Amino acid sequence: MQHTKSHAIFQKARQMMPGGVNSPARAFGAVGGEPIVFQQAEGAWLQDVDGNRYLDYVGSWGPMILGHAHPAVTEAVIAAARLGTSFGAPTESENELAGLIIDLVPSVEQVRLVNSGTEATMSAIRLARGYTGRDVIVKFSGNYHGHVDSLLVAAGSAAATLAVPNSPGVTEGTSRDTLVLAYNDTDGLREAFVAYGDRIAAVILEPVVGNMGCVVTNEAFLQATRTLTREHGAILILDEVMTGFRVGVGGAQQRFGITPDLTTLGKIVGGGLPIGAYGGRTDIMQQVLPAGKVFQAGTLSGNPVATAAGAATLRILRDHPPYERLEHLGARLETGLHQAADAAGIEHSIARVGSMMTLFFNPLVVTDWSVAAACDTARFGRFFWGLIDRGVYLPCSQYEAMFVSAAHTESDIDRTVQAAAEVLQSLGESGS
Ligand code: KE4
Repeated sequence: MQHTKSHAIFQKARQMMPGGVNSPARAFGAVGGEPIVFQQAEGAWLQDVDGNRYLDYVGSWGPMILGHAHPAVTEAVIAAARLGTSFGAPTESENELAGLIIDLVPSVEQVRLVNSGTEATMSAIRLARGYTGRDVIVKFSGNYHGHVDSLLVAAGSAAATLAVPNSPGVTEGTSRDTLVLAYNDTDGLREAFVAYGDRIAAVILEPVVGNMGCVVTNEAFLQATRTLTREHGAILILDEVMTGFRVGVGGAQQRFGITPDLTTLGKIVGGGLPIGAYGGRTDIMQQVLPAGKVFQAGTLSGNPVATAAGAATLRILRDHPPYERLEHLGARLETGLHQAADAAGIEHSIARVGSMMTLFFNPLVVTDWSVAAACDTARFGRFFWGLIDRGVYLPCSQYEAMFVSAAHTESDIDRTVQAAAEVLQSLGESGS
């Protein structure tokens, strides 16, 4: 496979944009080499500027659950754009999307539309602090909630000590009110509430982790986040930016039967255009300006083109739910990858919830960051590039989830398993 045009375009990109990208996640830093420059996509397939085609398991990091360029979504975008792309004023299209979110996400009674998942989590945290009058936010290592200053932090020295910044530009003051705990550690969470209970404004977590790679949540832990926050008057925020409309039409909260106080959404809710959202209990959402006093605003929030894409997507997921098909295809892929890795004698584990999954180069089941950190990421990089050469596009990091879309077919899955088997076989034979 040659990437001549891709290389030329990327060289120019590097002169104009830091690292040549507009998000580090797509910079291929974890797998080496240069990012591939894409030109177009349709259904389950991507095509790069050199004409190479790939089966896509990134799906733009989650949004493209229906597949790329779905006709109904594309038509909705074109029709909306013809009427004007943004007014900075209320439109009925916002009612349409807000109504779909409220109907589909069990805990959401009121919602505010924003422009990204980061804006959603940043706003939800500010709202939780404003509603409770408390400062401390609890998050979990290996969970990513966007580039929110107060969440770009690392665990403090001991388990229940407040966090320290893990990015230049994040101040000690900002990180001082964040507590980072181990995911799936119910005892650790209980101890944190003993130590900080009446100072904790909110607990925020991914109800199925996508940002350690896919990590399935211990249901006792998940329920403990609800019990303990309720006992101590703290807000439970489920970050469903990735799981929302992905692991079921009602997200992880419907799949696992847990009712958060606030939910953050992104990715699928915008149908591939920039939308985030946060919502939940009316008494909390009514604290948001102008109904209440917690400030949050945005020039392009709820713009008619993005809301048209999101509403078209959610209507299809509501009226023609693909989840049984996604479960079938996900299970087929999981089984095939297990068999291929076993046949190649490759130590591995796989985590999957519906159509989001990860093949870990780690013999242990990944339950938290301490286990995830032991993955053979170099071997993942070789696996990644071996699949690229065979026309299969995985997320460029061991610590990202891969996604099957409703546009994938059984033969796409079988082709992917075949490609993976060839790569894994060569890795096993070379011991690399
Ligand atoms: P955005 O600001 O990227 O729309 O959403 C932030 C976010 C919040 N919460 C969760 C659970 C998320 O997964 C994300 C963003 N996900 C990453 C990939 N895992 C986005 C990729 C990127 O930043 O380019």
